[in-house]
Amino acid sequence: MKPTRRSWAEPFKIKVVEPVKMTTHEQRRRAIAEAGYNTFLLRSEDVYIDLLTDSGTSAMSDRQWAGMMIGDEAYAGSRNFYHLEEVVKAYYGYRYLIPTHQGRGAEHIISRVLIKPGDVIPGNMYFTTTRLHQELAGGRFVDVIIPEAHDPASLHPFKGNVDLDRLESVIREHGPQKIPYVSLAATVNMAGGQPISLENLRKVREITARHGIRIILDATRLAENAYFIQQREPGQQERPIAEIAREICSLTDGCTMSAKKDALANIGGFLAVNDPEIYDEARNLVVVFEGLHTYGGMAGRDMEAVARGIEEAFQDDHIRARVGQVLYLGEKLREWGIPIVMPIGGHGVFLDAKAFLPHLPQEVYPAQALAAAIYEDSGVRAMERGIVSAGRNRETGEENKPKLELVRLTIPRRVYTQAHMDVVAESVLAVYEERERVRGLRMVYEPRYLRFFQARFEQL
Ligand code: P71
Repeated sequence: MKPTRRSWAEPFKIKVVEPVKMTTHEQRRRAIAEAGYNTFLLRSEDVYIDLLTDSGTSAMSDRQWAGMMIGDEAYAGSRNFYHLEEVVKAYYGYRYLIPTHQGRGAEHIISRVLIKPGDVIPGNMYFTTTRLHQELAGGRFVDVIIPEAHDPASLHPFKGNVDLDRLESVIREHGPQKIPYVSLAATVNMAGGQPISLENLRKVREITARHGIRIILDATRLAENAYFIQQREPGQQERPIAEIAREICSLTDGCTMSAKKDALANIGGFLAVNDPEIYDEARNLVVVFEGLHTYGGMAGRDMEAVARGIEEAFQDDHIRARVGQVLYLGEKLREWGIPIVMPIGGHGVFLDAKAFLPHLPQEVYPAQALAAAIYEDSGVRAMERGIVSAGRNRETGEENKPKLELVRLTIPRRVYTQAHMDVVAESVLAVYEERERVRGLRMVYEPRYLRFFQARFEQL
């Protein structure tokens, strides 16, 4: 019989495998209770399919592993640093590179260099570590993302866009001297892996240039953003992803980067800037907090893995398959009527816990409860991205109540197969069919910073 469609497949084959442990329902029920219903506190050995995060969990290529063997572990001036510097210049285009141990190391340094107490930092939705470092430096984050980003059902193709009127009014209200930079993420993690368009970014550039305000890009998932631009933005279809990504960077003054995502490495990150004075100050601070300016907390082999990973990350075939796998899972859930954030994002499928569990008010942590229930059903580990992640208002101490109450099924790159995606989808469906049995939670231990990592809960 003639096939009615032509399937696509991943542009790689598997050379090494890592066995995973299967558990019983009873074992999982005990494990999640012992973990205080927090998937961050599970042992990875008790997890079957690990969709907690795509951070540092991707599979490296044979070329990356080969690069690990030529790590130059000199304290100063490692050859792998110079390779990384060359690759960052080629793909991101910034003049100066400061390596860091991971993304938050870069966020810490740029926040210290640029933010003064009382400053305001507008951005396209908060990210947990980014905002915390801005606050620790004395700044205040102000969300200027378009309102559609807060609506899981909105089909806007660029939900990572900045609301330009809102940005102008924030600048008018505080004055440009109080705004050290605009903090832009591509893609926007907390909105569901949603992209910003080139058109919008160009306008943000125009507005900020008029006021002499910098733009610092969070380039953590830039390759995925460039892919969505290629797929969705008029006139961009013929351009390679690498070229689109370079243009995005050229519209900004610097970036922070977690190399644990796009760059297909298990650890690493960097800060990159164009301004020699900012570079000078950052290079000075990096030796205080991270390590010498030619390793910044990474081993030589890690820098080599990151450099080679970046070269692979911007290949069109790679990114099409990567995002394609996320779409495969998302479309399956969508077909079955399960509420997810639309459009489907670049690095994961985000379940809309408010719509999934309408019987649970936000005070009893529906997304946290849903992630625990999915783990108990099948051993699939997801992550809460709702009220627990949003934490408390630093001034009033009240819980922040984000509009989005989500569970993220995050897909590591090049790790799982289509069959794994089927198992995940079927588990989510099984929980959905018995959703009124999912009980809310009470928080019994709450850490002061980034509480979601270590908080503990009891079932109500
Ligand atoms: C993710 C992570 C890892 C993470 C971080 C905090 C809470 C839960 C999970 C990290 C990011 C990110 C963006 C857009 C900066 C960082 C920090 N994401 N920007 O999604 O997504 O990078 O983890 O290397 O320090 O699971 P770092």
